[in-house]
Amino acid sequence: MSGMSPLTLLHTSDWHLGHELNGHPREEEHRHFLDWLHAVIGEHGVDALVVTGDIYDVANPPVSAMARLYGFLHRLCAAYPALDIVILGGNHDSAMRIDLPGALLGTGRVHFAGAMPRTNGPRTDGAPDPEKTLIPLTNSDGAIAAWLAAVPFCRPVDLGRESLETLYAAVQDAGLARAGDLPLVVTGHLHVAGGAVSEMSERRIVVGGEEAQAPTLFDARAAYVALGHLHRAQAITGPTTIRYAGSPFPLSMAERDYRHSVALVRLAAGEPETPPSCTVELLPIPRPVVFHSLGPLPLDAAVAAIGALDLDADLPPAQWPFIEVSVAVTGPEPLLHQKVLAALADRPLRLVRLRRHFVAQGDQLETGAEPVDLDDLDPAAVFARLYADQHEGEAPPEDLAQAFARLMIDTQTTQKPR
Ligand SMILES: [Mn+2]
Repeated sequence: MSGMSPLTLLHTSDWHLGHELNGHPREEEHRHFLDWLHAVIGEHGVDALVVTGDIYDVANPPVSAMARLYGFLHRLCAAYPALDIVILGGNHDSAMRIDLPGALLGTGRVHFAGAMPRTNGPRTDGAPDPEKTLIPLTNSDGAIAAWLAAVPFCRPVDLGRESLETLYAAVQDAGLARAGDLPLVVTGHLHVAGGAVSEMSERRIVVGGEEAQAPTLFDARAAYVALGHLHRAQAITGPTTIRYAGSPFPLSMAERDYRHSVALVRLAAGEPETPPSCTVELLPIPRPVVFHSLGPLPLDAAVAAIGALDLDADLPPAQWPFIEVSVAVTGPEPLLHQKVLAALADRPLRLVRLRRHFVAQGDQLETGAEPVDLDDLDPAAVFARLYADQHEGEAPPEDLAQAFARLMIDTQTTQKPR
């Protein structure tokens, strides 16, 4: 294998095409990101692009989001005819919708893996088929220089009677056997323990009743594990190089301080006595839209702070900064919304969230009930609390908790959230 050119892979994730922030479209940010990505692929001589799930924000995305993906892939294929492209399904995606264009494109350089492939073809009762996840990746010489095991987000129905551990073990064994001295890349869209979870925009995934998988799910002999689902770009400590690429820009206010990037992964074949190697370089993604967070401040101070923000009045509305305003209140403040909206009305800003931050005064503390924002509540925690209230403080039994978790997955993957 000596003398073979290495393979340059670009790992990105969680695009959430079609996403809206409090009703404000993210079209401009997606356009900006994909134009940047197109240029980066050329500048760095990328051989393979891997997108690890949550391509779309919802299972039934707007046509504009699908047109953006297809248009982008078309432009990539035209500009870089040798580029291998792998698009994986995430928990936000409809597996069928991700797989569908594959029927039109056939077996070319663009690979769609929406659902885990089955022995009898897609969407059958057949068992998961590890061999069908394997995709060859070619370097600048046109030679196969690495293999990729394309595992998408796995729903309980994808696993059948297998556990996720069994599935990954089978896929990695098949991949390592196929790859030989060449590097093997393994993918996933799931929550692996050790990753930092943003509080708002990553819906909980529960597979087989477990909230997070151990990094030992991955084989030490895999050269690189490309993960999606967590929106913060991060490495996971484990048996090999494991990374979340993270989303291209903040998908909620909680993510505004993340350093968004894509991972440029260079993979070299092994020599006798030396395993394949992998180095990672992070390329920071420029952010076209600014995020402001004000408060908690008393109402008058919040209104004054909105007026005092230094803003560019010439920006087109699609690039106006997003803002979150938190107002400190001690009791009912009936004009709060009206006054904040009036302060925002003549400013080039887009309101994402207006929160009341209750400040207890004197004996008000004694009621003990902390007001909460509905958005901050975790459905499973509310379910557990309700169950405890009605069952003398007991936690819900495991089968009931799992049934609730499945129900959450079903509703979250079939409905557009608001
Ligand atoms: Mn996800």
